[in-house]
Amino acid sequence: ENGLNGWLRYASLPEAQRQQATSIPSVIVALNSTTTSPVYVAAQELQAGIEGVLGAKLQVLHEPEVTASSLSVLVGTVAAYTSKYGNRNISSLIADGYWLSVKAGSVIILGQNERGALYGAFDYLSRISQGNFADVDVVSNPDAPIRWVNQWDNLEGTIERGYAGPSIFFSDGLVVKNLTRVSQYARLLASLGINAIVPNNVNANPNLLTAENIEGLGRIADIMRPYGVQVGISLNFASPERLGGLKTFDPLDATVIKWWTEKTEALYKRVPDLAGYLVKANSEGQPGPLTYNRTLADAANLFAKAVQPFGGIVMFRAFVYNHLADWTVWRADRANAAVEFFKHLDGKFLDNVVVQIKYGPIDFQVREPASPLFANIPLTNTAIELQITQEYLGQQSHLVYVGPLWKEILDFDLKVDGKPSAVRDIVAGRRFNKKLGGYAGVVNVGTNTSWLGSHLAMSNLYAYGRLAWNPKQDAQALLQDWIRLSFGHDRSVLDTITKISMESWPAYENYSGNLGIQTLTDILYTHFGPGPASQDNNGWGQWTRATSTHIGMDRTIANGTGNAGQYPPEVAKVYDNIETTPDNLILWFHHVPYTHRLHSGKTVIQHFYDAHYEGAAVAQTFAPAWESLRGKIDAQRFDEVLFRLKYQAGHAIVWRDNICGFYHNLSGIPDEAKRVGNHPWRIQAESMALLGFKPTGVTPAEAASNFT
Ligand code: BDP
Repeated sequence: ENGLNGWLRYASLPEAQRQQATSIPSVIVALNSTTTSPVYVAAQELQAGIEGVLGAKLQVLHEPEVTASSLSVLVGTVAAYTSKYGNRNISSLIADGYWLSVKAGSVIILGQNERGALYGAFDYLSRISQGNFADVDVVSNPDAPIRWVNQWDNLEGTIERGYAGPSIFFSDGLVVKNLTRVSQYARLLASLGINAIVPNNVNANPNLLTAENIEGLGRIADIMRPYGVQVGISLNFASPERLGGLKTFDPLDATVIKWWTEKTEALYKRVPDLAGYLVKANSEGQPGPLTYNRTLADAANLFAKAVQPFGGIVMFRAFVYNHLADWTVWRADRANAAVEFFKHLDGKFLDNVVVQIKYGPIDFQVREPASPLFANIPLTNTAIELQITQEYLGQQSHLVYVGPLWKEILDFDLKVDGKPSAVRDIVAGRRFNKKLGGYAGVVNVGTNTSWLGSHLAMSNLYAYGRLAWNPKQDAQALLQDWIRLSFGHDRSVLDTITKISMESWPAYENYSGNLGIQTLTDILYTHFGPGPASQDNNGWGQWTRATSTHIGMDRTIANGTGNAGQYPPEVAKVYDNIETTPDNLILWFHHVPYTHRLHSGKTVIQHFYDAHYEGAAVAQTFAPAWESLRGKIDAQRFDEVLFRLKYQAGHAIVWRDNICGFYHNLSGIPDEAKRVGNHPWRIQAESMALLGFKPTGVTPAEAASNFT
């Protein structure tokens, strides 16, 4: 197996489990389906799934000219069912939701809409693939209407922060001719309840809007539509000037408004169900309304008006900050930017605008508090942006299962106005009574057959979709569904992959950046290996403010950047006070001596040393654990995973020594356990003679051999 089917393999069930299926349906009945409809796809999936899992090839009847037999799988919408068989009122269903009933081998799957019917079919198939034939009667509704993925694909075919080969969507400035992989991707997304995708990079190319590319987008939308996945697009704010040849891109200029209106009409002519626009403006050098002294709301509303007649929405990104900020200014803070840019605009956005907020205030780090912006714009629709592509988390060369990280953020209670305000309730629209809201996940799959470049990384995509549907689910339970679907039913396979995956985020945090100092990757481009020195001399950095005596950002209200004060009072009080700030965020909120004692009783510097040794030690156990599964997993996936886990073991040691060595040198404080800098057995690279190689300088210096 090469991973192409992800968790939708429909692998044959082991005989013992198969026998629990006492009565297998004999026919699939699909109500009112045309070949391009999700109900049609649902019937096909049911046919393929039941055949794969149970070995029974069922006939599909697409004409409802039959009575629903007692042993059928019936799939359709509530409306289609009602018109055929009489009223079936399932009043609690909302858009995209479904009702699934399994009773003694007779299965009924009814969606509130066609998409819901497909989701119900995937739910049923997930159950039988896991050997679960129990009778059920469930209504399942999505927690939030927006469940999107964002790809960061460039028109030339590269992918920003993509780690699995070139784009499946674009090549040489155009949409690719063969969209087979796009259709397969839509299938995976639909199985998780994802209902829209933005295929192009947030750093958008204006050429996406040429007539030829609009036609290409139309082809993408046609391919994904049967799976219920709508297409949206990222816009370049300066397109009227750069593509349209206008003299301006001022959002209030009449010619600019006309230009966007006409473009929008052309887009909707080809893609009538275009989900809407995604906009990154005035961020990291991207053009935006501030050039013309217009507000970010002016920009969002320009697009909102254009798509409103077609039912489209605008996802407007809150990732706006000054990447040229002066890092030496004590009170300057990139973490404050989103609230500073957006709070005063609350109430100014039109109803079909959604502000898309990264989960933390900085940028997809291994540890961040929840973004305070979620608590600051109660009159505005919001969505949370999560990153499946592991930009700062080892880039799929390291196993890091981030379900537990996302859960911590989604469950975090911001206590707005002293009332329970979990992030998940805010983005679902429940807390502030908003109609729109939800989830955006940056995925960046590529042409590699494993989709993400690593088979084990697919647990993150799986968990993302399932959490966007229902964020109350348990991260380990989701992981285990994914393991059974992806790797089968052997108990040791389940236990081993569960163990290494659940240990992986804590281990990665331990051997990268601890105590809320963030990931400590090299900052100016790759974001992969360690580079603690690069954090503090540029505006893009996360700023550690590390000196020879102290470390951490002072984000307190009186003496620091005031970031703690952006949270509602009860939360602000916790973070503003060094005594009540949890250890894992101490350096995010406070500037402390290396000798500061944590709640754990350790000093900050000793915690750094210990955590790095512990994390790297855990990473050494992953490959041997995987190796114990030899013979229980197909050869290709087994070998490919093993290769990466071995790499991770080595790179975890590079991380360990690099970070420990850096702070050891900077602080001059020895490691109580005498490990740091003490590797008598080690042969440094420059002491070796390797044919065809010569010593060279390395940047950052701490990544070079002989540094520690
Ligand atoms: C950063 C990435 C950069 C993205 C940016 C964004 O390094 O490539 O363009 O986020 O989200 O994390 O806009």
